[in-house]
Amino acid sequence: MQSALREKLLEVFTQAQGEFVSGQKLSEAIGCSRTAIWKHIEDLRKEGYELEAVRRKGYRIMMKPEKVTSNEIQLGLATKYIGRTIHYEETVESTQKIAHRLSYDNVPEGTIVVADEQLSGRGRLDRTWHSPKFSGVWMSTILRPRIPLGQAPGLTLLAAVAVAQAIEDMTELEPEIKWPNDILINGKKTVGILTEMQAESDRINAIIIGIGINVNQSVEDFPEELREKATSLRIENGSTLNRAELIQAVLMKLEKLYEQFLSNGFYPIKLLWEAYAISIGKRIIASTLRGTITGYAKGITDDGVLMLEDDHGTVHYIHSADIEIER
Ligand code: BT5
Repeated sequence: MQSALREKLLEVFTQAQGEFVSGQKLSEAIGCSRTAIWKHIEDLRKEGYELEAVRRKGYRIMMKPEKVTSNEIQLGLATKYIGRTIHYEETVESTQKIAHRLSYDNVPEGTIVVADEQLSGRGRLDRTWHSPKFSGVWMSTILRPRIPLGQAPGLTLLAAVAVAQAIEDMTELEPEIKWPNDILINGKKTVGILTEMQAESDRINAIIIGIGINVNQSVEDFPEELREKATSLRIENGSTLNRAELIQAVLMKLEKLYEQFLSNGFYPIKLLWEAYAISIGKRIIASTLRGTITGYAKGITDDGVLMLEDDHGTVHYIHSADIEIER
């Protein structure tokens, strides 16, 4: 919808203060047909507005979509540097892409990029991440740890622990982590984490942690092919959550764990991670870029690398894979 038209339409509804506005009145105010109005109303619904339509009375706004702007995130945020600089845009291609660019521009450590919608949200290996408007947390955080490259995998696991803790604090749900980066609730994927690195030889310039949390989607908001394996906090918890508050909770956990990591290494985080892990101590199938390995997941190393023992007793150290738990 053209933005001028949309603004006008919203203005009429705002003036009506929650009362019904007839289709006739709307079409006069906007200067288009009643059929066109109906189409614009459908567009607003797609953007997250809840509108009621009643015959002979017209339309009224029940709920406006709640945005996660910088102000809302910063109000009451008790972190020292993570989330102190916020780059917010309503709609982006991918928050990762913006974070990479900002990082090259030397923004401070802890800068976050947040959007209400991603048009081409990224998963690992160029897969897509479905990121519909106003219903999830789509966020990238820029960190600049002075650690050797080999310790970087630990940060993905650290981010998963931070999100799991935040979910536990804000809901009654029991998040579980599937190595390396999926958070499942009742067996379905609710959170995906993508960690990307900017490095020169052995020096890390930045680690960009992309976190996608399905928060307020209903089942119908997921594309058909995801409905069996994905879910949202709202679906599992039965009530909507304030996304800005959830972001604050994640940022606070993230900063606390990150500081712990910088001063004491990965080991304390590893213990926390293991308490949420569902894939360790089980037979799993790991699909890596070099092929598939089936075996027993022995655990993770002190750097966060998965140790998988195959049926010949050989232990494989796996940095990246998709895993499935064998039934
Ligand atoms: C991930 O990849 O799980 C990492 C997802 C990271 C998304 C965040 S959002 C903020 C930041 N900006 C970005 O552009 N990305 C990051 P992977 O393990 O490869 O899983 C991708 C697979 O999960 C897809 O192939 C689908 O099968 C499934 N999937 C896609 N969208 C989903 C969703 N919203 N919920 C659950 N599963 C989804």
